Amino acid sequence: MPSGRSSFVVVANRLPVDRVEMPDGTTAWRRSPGGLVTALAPVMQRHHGAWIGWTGGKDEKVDPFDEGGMHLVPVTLSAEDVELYYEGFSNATLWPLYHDVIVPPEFHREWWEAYVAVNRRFAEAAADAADDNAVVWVHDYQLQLVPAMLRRLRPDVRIGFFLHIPFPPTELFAQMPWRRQILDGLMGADLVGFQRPGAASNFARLARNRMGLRTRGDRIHLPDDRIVRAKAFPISIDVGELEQIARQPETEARAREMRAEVGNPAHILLGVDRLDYTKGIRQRLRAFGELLDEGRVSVDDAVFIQVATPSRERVEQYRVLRDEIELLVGRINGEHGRIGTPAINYLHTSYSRTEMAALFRAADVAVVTPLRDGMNLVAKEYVACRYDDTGALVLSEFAGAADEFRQAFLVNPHDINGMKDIVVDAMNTDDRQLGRRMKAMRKHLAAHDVNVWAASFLKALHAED
Ligand code: GDG
Repeated sequence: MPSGRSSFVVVANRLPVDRVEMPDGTTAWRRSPGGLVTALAPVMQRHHGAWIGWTGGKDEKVDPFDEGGMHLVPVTLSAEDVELYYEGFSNATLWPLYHDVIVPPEFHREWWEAYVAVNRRFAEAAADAADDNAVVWVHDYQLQLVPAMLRRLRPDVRIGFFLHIPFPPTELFAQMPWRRQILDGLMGADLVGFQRPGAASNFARLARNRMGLRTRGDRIHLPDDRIVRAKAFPISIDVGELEQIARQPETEARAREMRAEVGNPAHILLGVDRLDYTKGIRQRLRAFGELLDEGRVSVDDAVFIQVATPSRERVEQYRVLRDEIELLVGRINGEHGRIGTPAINYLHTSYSRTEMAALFRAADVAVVTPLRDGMNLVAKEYVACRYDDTGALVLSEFAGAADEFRQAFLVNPHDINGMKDIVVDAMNTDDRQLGRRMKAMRKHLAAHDVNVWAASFLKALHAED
């Protein structure tokens, strides 16, 4: 094999770097923030790892380059690939189908064809980058065909796949016109990881019922005597790093400043999400609006801060959602706000990590109410920042994080009345009780950070069947 190949290869839709404009007009790359890169960077450095992904640009040819001890291999997407493979099949077919069809998935044959073609490009790039008997870790719903394509090209490599989003019940998955091809694609892996045990069971059930395969525990037996394991590996965050940011005096000062800026109310409620229909932003704001209508909460002592980070703005459903939320915020503020005191501080923008940590420190109640979510890292980030065991976490039972945070104030976001009661309960629970709950959640989180997650996935992937 030619030198320069790697014994550890990550394949993900995006490269772990963001483009930055330099003062002289040239562009450079900076490692993007985020748990996945942080967790994998040490492994990458130890094994001269390669990361295969898209730069985020259109029709952009960038040569492979090294950054932060990682070898980065850009995959080029044309404007048409972005429209059909990324915005289309990934974000308007798979994303809604895998999130319980909250909005109807669209099935278009030309989207599927682009998905197959782009997956092949990623698989070929991985095959070129992997050394003999390398370990290749493929990530997420955009690349479900890569495991089988890669295995065909390189039967010697060990292949892991991790799905960051939910894997749907078999009845919903059955809607997919290309269901068989997707299952075949995933079966190319030696290990398929999911966020929750229920997702792994959904997958195993499909293997039995749709593919006629035999399963035993987490093992799926293929006709060629190969074994595919399907198991839950709940993802986490870099707890230590975030807690350290939260503990800095400047962060605390900024949190106090934020509280003052919204009028030092008795209760600050906080939502932080990509502006996505899976996140239940509308349901939570409706619940808050009704609490104001009913006089159970007043703008004199409670304010809601909702950060809605711009996301997938070229996909129609996301434009519709933005309009709906902004209409709702306008209505609630129009009815309940006063000059200088809006009921909801709505921020359609993104913030730095330190601003986020300050927001988590400033908030008395984090309101995390997705209708469906693979894990939800915001819930974990809030808990990581509450190093003094203060604060309340209102958490949807439909988030993967609910499996781990049993001491959160768990809600069903479809039940607006139930959610209202629980939000009021979270606002009024005494500090001792809140402290007990937060301490338990923090103990769990400290023992399950993103390094533990990556290590346990890679250990399982290395283990012999
Ligand atoms: C997918 C799955 C799964 C948000 N706004 C800003 C900002 N964020 C950060 C949050 C958090 C991340 O983005 C969002 O992660 P989530 O887990 O909440 O949701 P998805 O983006 O949908 O992620 C999800 C995850 O993959 C990992 O497997 O948990 O279920 O859907 O870290 O803090 N960060 C900054 N500024 C912002 O304005 N800096």
